Amino acid sequence: MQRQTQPVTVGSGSENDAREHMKRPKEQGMTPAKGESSTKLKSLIRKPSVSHEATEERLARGKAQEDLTLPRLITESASVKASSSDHPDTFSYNKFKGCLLKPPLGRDGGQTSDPTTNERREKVKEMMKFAWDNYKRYAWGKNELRPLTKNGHIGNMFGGLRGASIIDSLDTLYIMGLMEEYNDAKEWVQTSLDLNSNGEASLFEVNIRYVGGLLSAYYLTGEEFYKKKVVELGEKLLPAFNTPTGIPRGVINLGSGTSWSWGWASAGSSILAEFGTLHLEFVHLSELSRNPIYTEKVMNIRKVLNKIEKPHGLYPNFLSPVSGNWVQHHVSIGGLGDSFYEYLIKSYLMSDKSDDDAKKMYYGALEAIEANLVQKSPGGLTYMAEWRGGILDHKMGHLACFSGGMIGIGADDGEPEKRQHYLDLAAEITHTCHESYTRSATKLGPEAFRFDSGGEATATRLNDRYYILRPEVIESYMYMWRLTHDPKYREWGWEAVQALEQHCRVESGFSGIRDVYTLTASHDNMQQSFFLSETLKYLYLLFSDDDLLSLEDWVFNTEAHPLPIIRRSCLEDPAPQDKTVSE
Ligand code: DMJ
Repeated sequence: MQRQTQPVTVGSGSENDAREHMKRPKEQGMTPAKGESSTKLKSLIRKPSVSHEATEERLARGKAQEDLTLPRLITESASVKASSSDHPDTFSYNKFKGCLLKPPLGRDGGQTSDPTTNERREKVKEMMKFAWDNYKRYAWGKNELRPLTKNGHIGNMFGGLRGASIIDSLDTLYIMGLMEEYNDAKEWVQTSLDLNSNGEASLFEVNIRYVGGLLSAYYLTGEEFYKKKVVELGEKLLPAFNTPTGIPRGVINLGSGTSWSWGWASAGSSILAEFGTLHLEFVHLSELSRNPIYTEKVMNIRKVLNKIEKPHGLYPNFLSPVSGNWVQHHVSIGGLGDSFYEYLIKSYLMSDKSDDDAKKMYYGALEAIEANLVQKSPGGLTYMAEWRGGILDHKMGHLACFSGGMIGIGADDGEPEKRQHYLDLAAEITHTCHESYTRSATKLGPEAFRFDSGGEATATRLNDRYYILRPEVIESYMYMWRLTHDPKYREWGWEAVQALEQHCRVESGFSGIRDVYTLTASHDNMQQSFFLSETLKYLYLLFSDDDLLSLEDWVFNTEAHPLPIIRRSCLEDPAPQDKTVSE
């Protein structure tokens, strides 16, 4: 990432400090796209339930279908999948109409039979409660907590939307059984989440945090107001797609619908990881709103990407939304590229392995990445380098460490040899990312580590030494644990818990640190909302049984918000009348 032109913490294009760099169109000398008028969507109202228990019971018994004119909410576990003898050859999301799923959460809330694992899980729950209580006390309704100065941070990444930490926490609180806290969060969404903001927002960030968070809250609880809110918000994002190619711009004014590209992105380009990280949420928006427009928008992105020539089969990070051509040849599995790849394989998985296009694109991209980016260091560590027009930069960002988990869940069960190959690659990358943690004094990993100048898996540049409570390494531990049950992943997760407690926990919350290589802590005074949504959720799942948010039933969006897999049976029978309901 070029520091002089874009913020250091840019993850998938725009997070964190990026918000401070958002520029208005006239400052960029760009003509904003006129927002298309928003579509009035039919709201589908069902009686809201009042408590977690009541909702669970109602859902478990299939009583959610009180009004048969409304979409059906079906509780179906992987083990009671309806048989699918004649699923369609050509995959089409539009056929999903009329079939919503609410898979089970897991028995006993995912508690394991191992006392040590349970203690560890309780510890993570305590960390969540501590982070949440301090947010509530000092920053309620703001986007994030500033734990040192004990106040809230708003920033301008979410276009005037507030409560990012609340939206990002809903599902984590819910699965941890922190019901008092969850109910406070829920009440805030009902009474205070104001979507009528007029600010400039990152399309990507609003989508992964707000749309993703509200969708998950809806699917987990069945509370109807989440659905209304998320559909209302989804409508406000549509004008960003009003470009000559249909590739959305990165920034949108949620009030006027005008949109423009990031000031730091080359020549008015859109960012691969931003426009490529909408698919999962938009398919569910179509599902909930009964409006195919969301799915059409993201399918069109695919079409554009499929048409365009790819250098060595690789997808560069910058694309012009006007011409549909690549603007630069920088390729990265870390920031600016990362979650595009993640959403390809997860689109396939979320479609109950029906979306063959997504699978093809994912494997095509992964093969090109393996051929061009994957490297082995002299010390035997496998890593993903970055590619700049054919020249390798031997650097791996913390963000790129999600790829261990991604390659793991993408290891196809069709061909045993291929599967083993990808599982091995996933394990090697996760091992390298763990090394980036163990080689620091704090046992937390730097923002980026390098494999040059004699160093391996360590940050050799001063400005790469910070850690902002990011989840990616722990995310890969969680997936690798689920896939292999190798106890080392739980041990590595526990090492991270201890390091977080020792170096990031302060009197009033958790904070990032400026240098993972020194024990004299310098805190950055920010409790990122993704710490609540991702880091702590993945840790909690790591110390839970596999049936808590089973990977057979759910996919996690890139902010760790679980979305249900849409079963093939939904394609075959758009309005099933007599599905067996079972938890
Ligand atoms: C999160 O917002 C998401 O995981 C995103 O895809 C990348 N960056 C952050 C966490 O580091």
